Amino acid sequence: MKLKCISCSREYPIDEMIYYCKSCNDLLEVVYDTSEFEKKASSSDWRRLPLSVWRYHPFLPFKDGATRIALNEGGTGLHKCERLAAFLGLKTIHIKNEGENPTGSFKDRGMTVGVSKALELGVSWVICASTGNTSASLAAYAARAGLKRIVLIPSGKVAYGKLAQAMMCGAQVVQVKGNFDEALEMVMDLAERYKDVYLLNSVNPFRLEGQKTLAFEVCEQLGHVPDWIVVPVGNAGNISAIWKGLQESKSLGYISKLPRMVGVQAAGAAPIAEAFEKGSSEIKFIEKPETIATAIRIGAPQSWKKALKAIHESNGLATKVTDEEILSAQGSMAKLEGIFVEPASATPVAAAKNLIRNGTIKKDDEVVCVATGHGLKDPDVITKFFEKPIEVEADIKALEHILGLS
Ligand code: AN7
Repeated sequence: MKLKCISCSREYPIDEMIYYCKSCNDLLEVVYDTSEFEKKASSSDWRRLPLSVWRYHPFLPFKDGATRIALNEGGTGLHKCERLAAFLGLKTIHIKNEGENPTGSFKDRGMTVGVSKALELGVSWVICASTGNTSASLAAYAARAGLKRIVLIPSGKVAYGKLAQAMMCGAQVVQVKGNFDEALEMVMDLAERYKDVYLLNSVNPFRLEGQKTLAFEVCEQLGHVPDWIVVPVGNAGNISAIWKGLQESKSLGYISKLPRMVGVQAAGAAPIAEAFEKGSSEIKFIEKPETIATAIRIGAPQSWKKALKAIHESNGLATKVTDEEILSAQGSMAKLEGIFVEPASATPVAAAKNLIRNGTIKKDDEVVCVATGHGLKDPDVITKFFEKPIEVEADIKALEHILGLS
């Protein structure tokens, strides 16, 4: 097990505190030998453990007996949605509801691994820049680990539920007068300068190791591999992590085929979708990203190269959806299935709708949409864009009248 640069393949020891390659400055990933996995898997009872991130411990970068900082992450529902499928014109669709994680988003999968790693490395501080969910998750897991915690967020652009979580869990919350991309630059600088500070954005390869477990889970829950996995894309870590998990599953012989990956961005923050549409292998960052889906209001996605690779290797695609399409999909998921997600997490259903209409996704295709975060995270968007409740006098006649009963 070691760290390896995704561009020049230079290798580093697994316990080196490093985020970028010293030769070419590109991102790193954790690589294993399949034989290493097989040895760890065969000497453990992992298949008897409940569905969760740590069920997959033989495939995570820890030695046996390492301390785990956990709050019961992973093992989220894969919900078959018949009413939504009929509405979209599909035979079946499944929603992987990551809002069921302890802090309400998929970030917990990565953070349980990342914060456990921080403890192993012996740092005092953990830090991230965030559009909200990463900060909420980092604050919770760092509290659980007893580590000091700092989060930088774009001023005024983080949904209130997320900000409340980070504050309550004792993070020092710093609002930056700039966007997420600028806040990320700042924490990367800080992590360079202070060796006692561990950076837990998704440039940290251990975060993605936790997040790859979603792929293992979906295939186990479904009993086979879906045709499509549709994922919201912001900084592009999650789609890269899911693809890594799928490839590892396949190399272990747990699955025999791979799904096609769809990365979905909001129209005002879609550098990866735009690169894909142009057939370009380079991306052009967006200076002023804008969307109501504040979680993915990101113009300079760090893991863009990993994400484009996942999309191309899987014969998938990247696409974008408008804010109107996002709100409409968010409403459909809640009203038809009772699955209340935040705007960013509705982008896969919005994209699936378009891809079914233009014939890319066929009626009989099996589709899994990853709903990355809970709807309670962002109550403002509901009061702002959805219908308000009616009010009546405290009188039965008035109630009957309003309900159309008299
Ligand atoms: C609900 O919290 O970047 O493509 O700082 O909160 O892996 O970045 C959040 C991202 C999708 C995009 N859905 O995932 C942060 C942050 C939700 C999110 C994404 C985010 P990546």
